[in-house]
Formats: sequence, C-alpha cells, structure tokens
Amino acid sequence: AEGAATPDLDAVVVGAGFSGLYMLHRLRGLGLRVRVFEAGGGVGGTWFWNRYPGARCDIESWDYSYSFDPELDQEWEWTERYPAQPEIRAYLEHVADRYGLREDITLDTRVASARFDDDTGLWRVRTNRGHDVTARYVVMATGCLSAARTPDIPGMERFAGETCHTGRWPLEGVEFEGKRVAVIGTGSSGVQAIPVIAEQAAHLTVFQRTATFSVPARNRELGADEKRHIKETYPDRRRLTRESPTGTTVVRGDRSATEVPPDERRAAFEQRWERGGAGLPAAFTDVLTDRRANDAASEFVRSKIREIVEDPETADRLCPRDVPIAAKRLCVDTGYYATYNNEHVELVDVRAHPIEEITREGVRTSEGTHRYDVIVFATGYDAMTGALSRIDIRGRHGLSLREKWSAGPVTYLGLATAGFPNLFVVAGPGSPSVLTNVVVSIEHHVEWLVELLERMDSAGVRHVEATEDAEVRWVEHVNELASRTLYPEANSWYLGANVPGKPRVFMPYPGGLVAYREACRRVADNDYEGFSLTPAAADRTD
Ligand code: NA7
Repeated sequence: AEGAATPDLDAVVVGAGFSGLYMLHRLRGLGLRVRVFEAGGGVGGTWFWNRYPGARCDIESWDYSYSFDPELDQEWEWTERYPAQPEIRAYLEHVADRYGLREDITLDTRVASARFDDDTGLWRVRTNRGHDVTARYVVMATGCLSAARTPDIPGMERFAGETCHTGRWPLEGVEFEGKRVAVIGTGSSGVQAIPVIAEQAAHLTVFQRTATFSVPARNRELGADEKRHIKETYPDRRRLTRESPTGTTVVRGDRSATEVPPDERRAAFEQRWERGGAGLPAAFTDVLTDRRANDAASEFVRSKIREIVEDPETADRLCPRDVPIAAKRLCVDTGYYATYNNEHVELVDVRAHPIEEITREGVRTSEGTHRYDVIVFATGYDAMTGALSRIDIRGRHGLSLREKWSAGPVTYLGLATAGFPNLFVVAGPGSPSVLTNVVVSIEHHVEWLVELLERMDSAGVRHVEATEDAEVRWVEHVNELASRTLYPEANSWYLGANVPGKPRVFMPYPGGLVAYREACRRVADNDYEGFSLTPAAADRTD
C-alpha cells in the first residue's frame, strides 16, 4: 500500500498559540495544505486562557514578539514595558489577520487522537468534534504550560461558591468586589494575581505551600520617544537576542559573584532590583551554578522582603529557604510583598496548617474553617508533557507516547521522538524553550523544522524519525548539563515535581539558546545525523 494513499492534508498543526501560528505561516510558505486545530475559542494559546487579573508577561515587550518580519516590528506598537495579557492576545490576533492565517484554523476543537498508520505511512487525526483527517505530518504546537492542574483536595465538588484556575480563566471574568477570596498557590500566576485581587476583595487569604522569590517588574507605560527608539533599534535588538543564551536583550554580568567584595556584590544586585525585572540573577555568571553566589543573591532578596513586609512573622513566612533563587522560575511582580501589609490580606502556610478539605463554606485547614465566596487555584500546570499526554498519540505498531514516556519524556533536540515518524513537537521537553524567551526558541524550532521538511521534500524523503540512540544521548546530555546547575535542587515544574506521581526528570535543555542552536545546526549540517530518513521507494512500513 506504500505510496498509494493520498492524504487529506499535508500537515495538521495542533494549537494556535505563538508556535502554531508561526508554524502555519511557514508551512504555507512551502506550499503545503495545513489545518490547525485549536481548543480555544480564539487564537493565542496560553495568552487566550490566562485572563486572570494582573496576567502579564515577565519578559519585556520588545523582546517578547516575533522577529521574522521587520515590517511587523515597525507596525505593531507595544504600550508597556511588560505587556499585559490583553495586549499580547491582540498582537497574536493581529498576526493571524495580517498573514491571513484564520482560514486554516479550526477553533473550539480539541484533538483527541493522532495515530500513525503503518500501512499507509500517514497520520490520522481525530478531534472531539468529529473531524477525522489524514496527513503526512503532525506538528504538536501544544505549549509547555497549557495543561492546567487543579490539585485533588477532598470536597471540591461541595463548595457553594465559585472556583477558577488562573490558566483557564472564565471568559466572562470573575467578580471579586466585596468578596471573601482564597488564592491557592504563589508561583508566577499567584504573585501577579494576588495584588490585583487584594485591591478588589473584602478579604483575601493566600495559601502558600512554598515561599517564592519575586523581584519588582517596575513596569511602566512606554512614552513616544521610547517607542520610537525601540523601533529604530529593532535590527540590533534582534541580533543581540539571537546571540543571547536566554533570547533576551537583558545585559548579563561577566564576573563571578564570589570574586567581588560583598559591598560591590550588593550594589550590583541593588542596581538590578531598582531597574526591575528578572535580570537580577544575571548580575553575575554563576548565580545558578555556584552555591555561594546563589546564597548571596538569595539573601539579598530576603533582605528586601524583610524591608517591605511590616509584620516580621509574615515576612519570615514569605522568605524562601532551601530553594536556590532562580532554580524555580523567578517571579516578577507589581506590589506583591507589600500586599501583605494590608489588614484584609492574610497568609496561611499550608505546610504548617495543611488544607484538609474544601467544604460547602470554604477551606478547612488543621486550624479551622475559613469562609470564602471565591477560591482561585493558581496551582500551575502539568508542564511540558501534560498537553501531549492528554492526547492519545500512537506511532509505529500502535506505540503509545504516554507509555513510551512513562518514566519521563525522551526526545531528540526536544523536537522529535523515536517511533513517531513525521511527528514534531515545537518546544517539547528537551528544548530550551521555557528557560529562555520562549518566542525566540519557538521561532528557531519552527525555522529548523521547516528547513528539514524542505530538504526532505527535495531529496524525495518520505519519513523522518529520530533514532533511539540519538534521543537517549540527548536526554543524557540534558541531564548532564542540569547536574552542573542548581536547578535540580528545587521542586519545580521543570522536574515535574509539582505533579504527584510524575517521574522526576529535568525536562528543559539548560545549556542556553546559543549552544542549542549550534547543536541543531551541526545535526542539519551532518545530513540530519541522529534521524533516520526514509526515501519514498524504500519506505519500511513493517
Ligand atoms: P507554578 O509556578 O507551578 O506555581 C504553582 C503554585 O501552586 C506553587 O506555589 C505551588 O506550590 C502551588 N501549589 C500547587 N499545588 C498545590 C497544593 N496542592 N496546595 C498548595 N499549593 C499548591 O505555576 P504558575 O501558574 O504560577 O506559573 C507557571 C509558569 O507560568 C511560570 O513558571 C512562568 O513561566 C509562567 P509549590 O511551589 O509546588 O510548593
């Protein structure tokens, strides 16, 4: 049957966020027939769903945007240093319109399964709305932080008030005015939402399991001169971004924190604290690799928490211990710590006073029942693998991706996995995406994959598949790099540690974008070393 079947489509792309939109645009550039299925009622992915109050990017607007079209840079105008969710969503809506992408996107549709057919060598994709299509390629542009996770707390269904998750915010919004509100979780989402909810609610309780490090954003509106300057300097900014290990224009220090005297070290951190943003650990080269350097940065932020928070006990509870700064994603906030100086805001440490159940009225801890009208779950995601494992993906001989990855995800370059020919993941586990400006990683991945498809086509290659040997070596390499850092010391979603039962494996590539790009370039230059390329005539379907 080899070669006999004509697919309905050349490619199916799953998801219409930053990855899916750009992938669609580039695949159309190759002349392919593509269909994008998107679960949301609009484009934007993460930025479609994350509508909680205070939702904002923690990377500066001029860096957090596509770079593929200089005209787009000049047309679009960011209004703030850190763009808020509505503005990023509007940007992606604009991109969808400007490049005429909408006609190939089916919204409100969730992909249920993707199965490789050994006989025809094609993928068969089914959705929850009855679509059933065949395609040569499947691209998972499903996002790293899209499978929202609400913990299993007994009694959830009994609660008489409203519950919501930051990552699946109700489109009609949530009313907090005059209400008694609980927020569970103090990661990036909680830290952004808490100050805004506190302004509206009559009473706010924050349930904290692990104290988090946060630095001030010092967000501001951009003035006319600054906007003009950003546009004029885009070519340079884009170049700097490509040369940066994190894909940003944040200036990185070039000295070790341990080689400078303590007062000079403090001054360097102070300067970055005043400037605002996640660049604080980048003051020195070794904050994420050297315990003493990290302790200095951690202690600096703890001293700031003690300065800001008036009640010493609350300040103490807010000070992270035993977690190296930036080993979990560093939070970037607007007024987070100062929020606890309000009379109507309280902080409950759930390690000392565990949540025992949710009742009709509210939350019962070991201390007693707290009454609420709204409970907000800012409890994060089944990150990096969750969106993939929620789809029934099967490769050669019915091999299930879920089963293959039961001991942790295994990919080659974070882009492909053995046994799943012509299936690609944009920003999958093993890619540097979540440790970088994700938009820059996404653009790289899409461009690298599109070049692969282009070269396959001109060489008459029908299937491309990562080899087991190459992916095992890649996973080892990622883990070896991680072991030289302090990342594994925090129970973060990078390690799957926030999901009970998830294997503890460091998932993102921690070597930086420059080294990663270089690794990908070498693979391509060596005739896609580590991939097996099967020509149409010699295809194996056994
Ligand atoms: P995160 O960073 O995973 O934060 C989730 C928070 O929720 C974190 O403080 C967790 O505590 C807490 N959590 C999770 N489960 C529970 C339970 N059962 N009880 C109490 N507290 C809980 O998710 P975010 O949405 O804030 O941010 C995700 C990424 O989006 C972020 O890194 C940026 O890249 C943007 P824990 O620390 O696990 O003890």
